[in-house]
Amino acid sequence: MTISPAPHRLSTKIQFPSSFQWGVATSSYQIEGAVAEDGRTPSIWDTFCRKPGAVHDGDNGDVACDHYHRMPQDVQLIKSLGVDSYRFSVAWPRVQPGGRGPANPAGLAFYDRLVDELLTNGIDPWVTLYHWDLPQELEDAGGWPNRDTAYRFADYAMMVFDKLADRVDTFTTLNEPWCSAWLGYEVGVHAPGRREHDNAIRAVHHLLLGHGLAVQRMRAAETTAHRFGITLNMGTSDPATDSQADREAARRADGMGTRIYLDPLRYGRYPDDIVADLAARGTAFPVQDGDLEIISTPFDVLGVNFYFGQDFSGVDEQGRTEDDNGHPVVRSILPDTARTAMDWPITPERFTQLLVRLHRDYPGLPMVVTENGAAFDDAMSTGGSVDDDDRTAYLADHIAAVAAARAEGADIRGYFAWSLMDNFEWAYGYAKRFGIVHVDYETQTRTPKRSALWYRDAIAHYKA
Ligand code: IFM
Repeated sequence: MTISPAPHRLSTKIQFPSSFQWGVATSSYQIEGAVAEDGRTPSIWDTFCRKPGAVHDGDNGDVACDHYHRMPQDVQLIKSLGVDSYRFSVAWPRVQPGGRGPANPAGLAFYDRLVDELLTNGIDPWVTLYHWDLPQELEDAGGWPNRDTAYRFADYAMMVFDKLADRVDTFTTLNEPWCSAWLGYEVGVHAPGRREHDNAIRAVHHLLLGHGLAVQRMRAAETTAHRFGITLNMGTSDPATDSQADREAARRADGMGTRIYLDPLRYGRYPDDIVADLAARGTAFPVQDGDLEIISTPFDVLGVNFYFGQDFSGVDEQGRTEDDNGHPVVRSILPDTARTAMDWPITPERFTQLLVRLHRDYPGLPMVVTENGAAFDDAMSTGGSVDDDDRTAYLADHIAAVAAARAEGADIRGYFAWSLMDNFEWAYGYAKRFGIVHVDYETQTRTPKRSALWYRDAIAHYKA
């Protein structure tokens, strides 16, 4: 079967330096399967998937893409795309079952083999230490709202670092702490499915503390230089109109989505306006002496995950500025553009806006786009191809948006497409496909979509 790449959108006007890092990304629970093998114990996602109604169709990550058993073939797939790097995450309950005590050699051995396989094939490994699979025992002890979890995370990070630091250059601590704290502890649509405002705020602080502790310990232990970082998911938060209420809502959204992470990480303080908002609600970050120094430990790279930008209104559909609980309304208004299968608006111009803003407000911090991509309702043709020109257009427009931000001075050093292959999309189960490679979950057959072939050609083109 021959599939041709989508013929369009390889711009001759866009340029990237030869050092620009092109990659694809995945995460452990979304692709590995093998949840009970070689000593792995349950994570909060194994538990959450068993909760009736929590995940679409009752799906779970028990098998997922069976990557744990198909890793060498998957590395060949990655190689066929011509990327420089592969970003993957390490499953904490595989490496340290239960989240306490000694490392599990069999769990570490999987990542050891993966790193060797990547290097043998000329692919640079990019490690994410935590992409949401907290050991269930640590959740039973309080989860991220419990301060001790930050210290447990730093211990676990050192187990991975000790094993892989001789071959891996880049270690990022957390993927999208906003999702862990907000979706997991405030809204409850992600594991562990709690809806506890105070604990969501506690989770934010302890996630950041865990990041800082881990960076400090890895930095102290390194014998050669590494690149340490953290990945945040961010969008844009513009006011829907110029009204005072909408500007106030946008301030709150930006504060809770971006500034409560980046201000302590970069400047060692939480933003005053958000601290005041929380105090008005009787909540506070549980800061202890020295925490903010730990959290603001210098790091080398900010991972940026972008999917869409949005506007905010301070008025709900009934015209009220406060909700039933007396809290100010912060209502998302999605820009009036084409949508992906997630119903997310396609807003590449806002990607440029975000990257330029990050460069302006948090200067001196190199950025890498660690995730960007889209789910669409892909169909396989009778000839066996997936002609996902919508995804190709999304990738092309967002890569152009990165180039535009670079032209405005933003220091962006790489781009990773999300995702290498279709996988377990959290509460959406297997219903949403983000891959540039199609996965048939019955047979585990991988088929590069037209977007994958376009991405391969785009990388070759931009590198030339
Ligand atoms: O699939 C997720 C990923 O795990 C984290 N970032 C967003 C992606 C799409 O929802």
